[in-house]
Amino acid sequence: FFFPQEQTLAVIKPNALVEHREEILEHIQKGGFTISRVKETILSREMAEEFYKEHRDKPFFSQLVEFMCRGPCMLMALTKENAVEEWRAMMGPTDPAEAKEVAPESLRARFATDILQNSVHGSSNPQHASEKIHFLFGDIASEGDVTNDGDMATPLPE
Ligand code: DGI
Repeated sequence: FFFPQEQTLAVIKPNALVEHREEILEHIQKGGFTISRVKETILSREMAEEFYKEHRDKPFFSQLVEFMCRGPCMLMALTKENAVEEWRAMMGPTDPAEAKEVAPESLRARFATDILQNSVHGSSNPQHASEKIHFLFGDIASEGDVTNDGDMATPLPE
């Protein structure tokens, strides 16, 4: 059977990477995601600002950027059918107080310390996912449908 695969960008944030790396990676594997790209890195301020540019006018923006640069993050492209939505569901709501109410098994309910240091990131839609994967991994392998590499769209020679 052919199931259309989707990619999302997942990040284990600095504090959670130090404290809960193994548990979060185990969760990802049990969830049936394939880690198709992975990189552990300390984001520069410029990278973090670009990564979260959608929030640049929010009052918490500078806090957010500072936090994301505090130590190594693990950046991952996760592949699965419906990956964007499924990873968001696994993360739980942004605020851990809410996560504990509505999704007590979620990663944020278990590992977030507050709304800022909320352990993991996940793209909110497929467009954002491919944009951020491209930005962070920087090559064309992250674009489009990973299952066919674009080959199925190539017309056969006459
Ligand atoms: O997509 P999410 O990470 O669930 O949430 P988002 O895109 O609204 O916010 C991005 C990050 O910004 C979030 O993971 C943590 C931080 N943030 C969001 N809302 C607040 C916040 N940080 C603080 N200090 N206060 C907030 O209200």
